[in-house]
This record gives sequence, C-alpha cells and structure tokens, in this order.
Amino acid sequence: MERGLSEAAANAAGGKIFTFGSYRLGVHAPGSDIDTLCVVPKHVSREDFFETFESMLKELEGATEVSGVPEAYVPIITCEISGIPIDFLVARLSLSSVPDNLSLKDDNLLRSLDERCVRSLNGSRVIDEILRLVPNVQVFRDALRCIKLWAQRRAIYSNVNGFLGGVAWALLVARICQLYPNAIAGAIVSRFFIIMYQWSWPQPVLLKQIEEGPLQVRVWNPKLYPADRAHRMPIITPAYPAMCSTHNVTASTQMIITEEFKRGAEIVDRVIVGTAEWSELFSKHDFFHKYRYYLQVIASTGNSELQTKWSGTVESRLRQLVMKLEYVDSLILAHPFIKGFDQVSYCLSEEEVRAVAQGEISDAVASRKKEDIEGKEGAGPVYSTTFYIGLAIEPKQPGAVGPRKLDISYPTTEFTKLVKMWEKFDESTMGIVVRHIKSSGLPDNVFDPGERPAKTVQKRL
Ligand code: 3AT
Ligand code: MN
Ligand code: MN
Repeated sequence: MERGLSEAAANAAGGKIFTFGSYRLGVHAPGSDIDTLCVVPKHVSREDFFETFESMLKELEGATEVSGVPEAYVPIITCEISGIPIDFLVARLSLSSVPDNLSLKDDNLLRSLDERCVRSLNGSRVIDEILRLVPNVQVFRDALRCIKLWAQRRAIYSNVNGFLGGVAWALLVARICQLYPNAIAGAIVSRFFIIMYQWSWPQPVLLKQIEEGPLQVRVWNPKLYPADRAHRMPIITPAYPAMCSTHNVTASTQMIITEEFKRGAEIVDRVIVGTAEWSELFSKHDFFHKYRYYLQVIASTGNSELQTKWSGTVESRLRQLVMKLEYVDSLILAHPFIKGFDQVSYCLSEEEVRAVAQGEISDAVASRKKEDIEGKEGAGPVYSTTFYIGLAIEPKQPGAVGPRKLDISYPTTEFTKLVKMWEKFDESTMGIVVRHIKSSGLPDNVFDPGERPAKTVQKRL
C-alpha cells in the first residue's frame, strides 16, 4: 500500500513462502533450522524485506536473535521463533502478483531478475528438482538420513572445510535412488558405498542432463571453463543454472572421503552377511588418534562478537592452507578437522594474553574464572578458536640417514599472510598462529571424557 496500491490490490498481489534445505527434504534433525524463501511481487523490494519485514519480525512475540545481513552473497535474515532457528531469504519476481499455486520450476521466471534473487531462488529450485527426480521420496529420505548421520559421525560433513555439505550428500543419495528405483532404503545405503567407492572421478554425478537456459549466467561446463575442470569430485545441482556443489574438495579431502566410502562398503558387506551391526557404520571418527603430527591454527581476539567473525574468516580460508600443504614433499595428505574448538581464557597480564594466542594455556589460566579477573588492571578475556589439520607423512625411505625433513614454513607463512588480507583485519586486536604439535601434545578438549589414549594420560600424570 506504501507503493500506492489499494488495499484490495495489495492483498491480491499475494506472495508465497517456500521452504528448502533439510526441512523441505524431510531430513531435519534436532538443531536444524527451517530454511525459508519469501517470494514477493515486483513492487516489493529487497529494502522492504530488510526494513519493513525485519522490523515486523523484531516486534513479533516469540521472535529472538533477529539479524539481517542484506549485503551477504545471498542476503538473509536469521532469527529464532519460539526457539526454532529460521532463515529467511527473499526473491522478488518480475510479476505484479504471486499466485498461491506458483511453482518455481519454470526457468523463464529467472528472466530479468537481480542476480541475488536468482541465487536466493536456487536453493529451493534445487530441492524441488531433487524431489521430482527421485523415484520414491520416502526411500530417499530414509537413506539420506542414514548417510547424513554417517557423514557427521565420520567428520566428513562440511562444505567449507573441503568435504561435502547437505546438498551434495542429498544429490549422491538421489543418484543411487535413481539407479535402483525399486530398492528399499537399506539397499540404497549399501549400494551407495559400493558405487561411490568405485566412482570414476572426475566423471560428474548428475541427476539429469545439464541444460542451457535463458540467462547470461555460467552453467557448469568443464569443457569450457578451466575452473570447472579442476573440480575433483563434481556433484552437479539439477536446477538451471547447473552448479558444482563440491567446489571445495581438495586432493586430501578426496582421499579421506574415498577412504570413508571404502570403509562403509566393507561394513555394509558384513552387515548383509550378518557379521556386523549397522551401528558399526556410525562409530565416531578417529581423527585425533590417527596422526602423529597435527597443525593447530589458532584465531584469537579479545571480544566474543569479533571472534565469531574472525574465526569464521580463518575457517573459510583453511582449505587454502590445506592446498598449499599438499605441495609439500613427503606430505601424503593434510586432513582438516570439520570444526574448530572455542575457548575463553581469563588473562591477568599481556604475557598471558600472548601465551594464549600462541596456544600455550597454562593450568593457572585454564582454571581461572571470569570473576577472578574482574576489576583487575590490564586483565581481560581472550577468545580463541583452534582448528586442527592432521598431517600424514611418508614413511622414511629404507636406508635413509638422519631425520626426515618436513618443511611447512612456506605454506604456513603464506596462509598467515592470506588471512591477514581480510578487509577487516586489525593487527592490534586479532591473532593468528599456526604451529605444529605431536599427537601427545593435543589438549584434553578435543577428546570426549575417557577417550584420550591411556599412554598419554599416564605421561601427563
Ligand atoms: P540443517 O539440517 O539445517 O543443518 P541444511 O542442509 O538445511 O542442514 P543449511 O540450513 O545450512 O543446511 O542450508 C540450507 C541451504 O541453504 C543449502 C544451501 O542451498 C543454502 N546455503 C547454506 N549456506 C549457504 C551459504 N553460505 N551461501 C549460500 N547458500 C547457502
Ligand atoms: Mn537448514
Ligand atoms: Mn539454514
């Protein structure tokens, strides 16, 4: 009505809400959000969404943590309603009204839209296509829930860190469902491991042929684009414009994922002949037991809000470090762990602050509480997030003399320079340290209670 429409015309112009993500697929779990796309007619602008709608949400009873990021690559409002996390995206169509029966399938809807709207529509269009292309949705869901749980437990569920994210796992399971249209979920899971282990990468996984469309946008095409040719495990989204959902996979993460497919295939084979339980498939990863040496990448600041941004920035560039490490002689692979470990340390002096930023947290600092530093001059908290990269090193050549040399100074220096190029980087408030440790030097917080190998515990005592 602000745009001069009568009340009747404003009401008739409509609008429609679509969901996407795990909720729309029907594979959401405790902690999942509801990913929501608001499709609006052309007289409603993105500014309206971030001004009017966001303010309305803030006023809504039960709504908390309402936070809009209009400048993001995909503009988004995140919030919680009655404690349930909900993401809102917006897409403004070039239609004067949005009918209730609107479908997003038609590629022509994308004509003359703003790029950000095309991106916002994409998530929903991809999920719709997946559901359309699988022969039996219930079988697909059950199998996907199983694969998602397995991937989380094995620590290979993470797009940012070079593994696979939710969309890529869904596409893989959907492809297996297509190949076995009459199979039950258990059979899909067993086929999944066997087929994925043997897949001839970089042959892409496709649910349908890649199609051209009405826009001047890039469609995934390894014949045309060298960047697409570099994708090691391409898993392609089915909605126009086709994109690769596994852009971040590196040589190392490909090896790790392949190894996990192999492990899965061996276990399901034994499950089928009755010599293993399904539960074995889901046993926890052994990342912190697997390597002799680890890199710690420690991002730190003195303020929790800044820490979220800084550690997020460091995490999003971690795979650049992994890729540089892959070039180091005698390093077989560099295995990034899928999550960072957050800590707050209450420091009394500059010296303690420096030590914490370097990853040296003394027992005195570790046991200190917030109250212990209150009102003390020069004291303050240090927020740190530690990421881990496991290093697999080639065994020493038989007959070789002297210790094997592993020089990682170049990749680590380059990585530090790279993260410091972040436009909001500030040397005086943000710390970044990369250091290598032996497995015996891993801190207790990476282990579950009782998980730490007995030998190291004894040594510590
Ligand atoms: P959960 O069950 O919510 O953990 P999900 O698969 O729904 O799993 P997300 O809610 O994180 O995962 O993401 C849902 C979709 O939103 C997936 C993708 O199409 C889109 N998306 C997620 N993160 C980004 C991002 N950083 N940029 C653009 N699109 C994103
Ligand atoms: Mn979600
Ligand atoms: Mn989400």
